[in-house]
Amino acid sequence: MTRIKIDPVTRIEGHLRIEAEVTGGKVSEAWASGTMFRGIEKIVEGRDAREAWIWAQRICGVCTTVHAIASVRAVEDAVGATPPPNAELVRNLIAGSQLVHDHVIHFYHLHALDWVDVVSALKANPAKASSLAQSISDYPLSSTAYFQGVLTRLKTLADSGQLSLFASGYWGHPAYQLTAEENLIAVAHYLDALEWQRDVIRIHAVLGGKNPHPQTFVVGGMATPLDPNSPQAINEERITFLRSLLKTMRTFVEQVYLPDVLLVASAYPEWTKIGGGTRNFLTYGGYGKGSVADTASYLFPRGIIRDLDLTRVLPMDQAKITEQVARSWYTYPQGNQAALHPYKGETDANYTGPKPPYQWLNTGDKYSWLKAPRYDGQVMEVGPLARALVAYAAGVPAVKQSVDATLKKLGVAPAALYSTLGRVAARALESEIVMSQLEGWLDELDRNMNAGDLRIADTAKWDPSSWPSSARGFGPHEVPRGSLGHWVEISDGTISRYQAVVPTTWNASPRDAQGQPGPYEQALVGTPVADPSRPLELLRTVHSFDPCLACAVHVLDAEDGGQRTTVSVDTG
Ligand code: NFE
Ligand code: MG
Repeated sequence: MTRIKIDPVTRIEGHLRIEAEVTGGKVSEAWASGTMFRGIEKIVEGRDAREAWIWAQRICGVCTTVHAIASVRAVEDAVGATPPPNAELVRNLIAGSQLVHDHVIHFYHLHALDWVDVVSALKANPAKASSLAQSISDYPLSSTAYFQGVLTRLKTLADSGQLSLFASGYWGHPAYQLTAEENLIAVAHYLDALEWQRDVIRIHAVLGGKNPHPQTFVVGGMATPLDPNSPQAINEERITFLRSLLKTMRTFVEQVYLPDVLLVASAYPEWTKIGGGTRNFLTYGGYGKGSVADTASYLFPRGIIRDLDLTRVLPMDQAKITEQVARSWYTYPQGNQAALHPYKGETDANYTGPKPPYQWLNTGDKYSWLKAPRYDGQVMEVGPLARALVAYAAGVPAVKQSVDATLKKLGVAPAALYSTLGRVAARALESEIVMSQLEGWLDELDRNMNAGDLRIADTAKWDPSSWPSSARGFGPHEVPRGSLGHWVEISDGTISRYQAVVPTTWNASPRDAQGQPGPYEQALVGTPVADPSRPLELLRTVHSFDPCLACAVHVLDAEDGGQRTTVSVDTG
């Protein structure tokens, strides 16, 4: 048996450590540890509930905006404020464009190099790459000269002896399967995606003032003025500009991202059988036409899939959510075995045990700054795959068509979704689906404005004296990495308790009081490892979840934290 640690896992947000035992060339047991603590839930205590979103949004800069939305929703739920339809449309536009932007960045900049060997691309024939690219897509940047240019840039980097943004990969690893030309196409699109993402996120600058962290949220709606005839408001000229940005966004998704995901998926068919993990999936659902309460209009339905049974979607009741800390560096006043609903949750990092042993974690005891969220006591995966499975099982036409068409192209059955590559494919499919809604939401906003409906905020509940003296609320949101919930308790206008349970907290959770491993820990079991000192295969499955530990734990060990990633192997 060999024990591996990767710390920190790079090409993610935040600080994640993975330890795994490898037996007979496969992972037999794994542990995921969040090695940072932030405590935003403590920071908002005692503050005016109307400003919670400003603080909460700082939980993360990758899934920017999402915590602002979950936070204002929680406060709106508590105080009874109802955003008007235009505010919901603007929120959908901000959130939907963030989701597509984030998924493209994840695929190219955080995950592609687990599948794409950059050094192999140096051997590519640009003319062959050009004809291959033209056979799979209409993307206009596909000439021999274009690929020759990318190759020259790459060769310049390699000849300088420094691979810069491509340094420290496991280049030449036997698990890489793409041809040199396929690798060159992917590297070219990696570079193009850097420019694309900078351009399209100007949607947030228009609707939110800036990115990251749009500044136009308000409890009860948005602070974005609408007026077709005013230069100071969202007007006809800005709507036209947004339309052009959405077109740029759509073109890249359709002509580059989706064909590249198919290219990678076709080259790695065995990865539709690896990395499944937990068989339970949870969604809060979202992207409706009206208020959060209008669940019937959700683009992604709310629900639970248990034991991979796609014949029925069970109801999701947030009252059944708890967080446990038996294996996390926290203590609950109610004891180590307690499972607390977020309305009763505690974020007291008053861990008083021995200093965590960083050479190898004490995985038999507490080993992570993440809590362990559970639904009805059960481990749940959240995220694009959960959304795809719940929507597929619920028979949502857009999702069924899109999933079935992709499965047909790849020649695989729906069970193939339950895998490392299934997560990658689900992310691409939902990008296409959300993309197709974004233009409709913008058209609807434009129509409302032209019909004279300029309402953007419900101010009836702005004054805290109109609130009950004590109130509590739940703010759900479906965000790139999965189901996000904020729970707030308000006493006399200020926050008395605040809890966020974040997608990566669900997926990267440690074991719980019953010893059940979290989704990453389950998904890694069975992963083949050709070379324990270069555990590329582990990264494939971990990255397929798109980890964000900054979100998940909402102290980094200064002695260990300053180093570059260490991969340690202990053969015992
Ligand atoms: Ni920091 Fe996040 C998303 C949230 S996390 S990236 O998407 O909420 O798990
Ligand atoms: Mg939390």
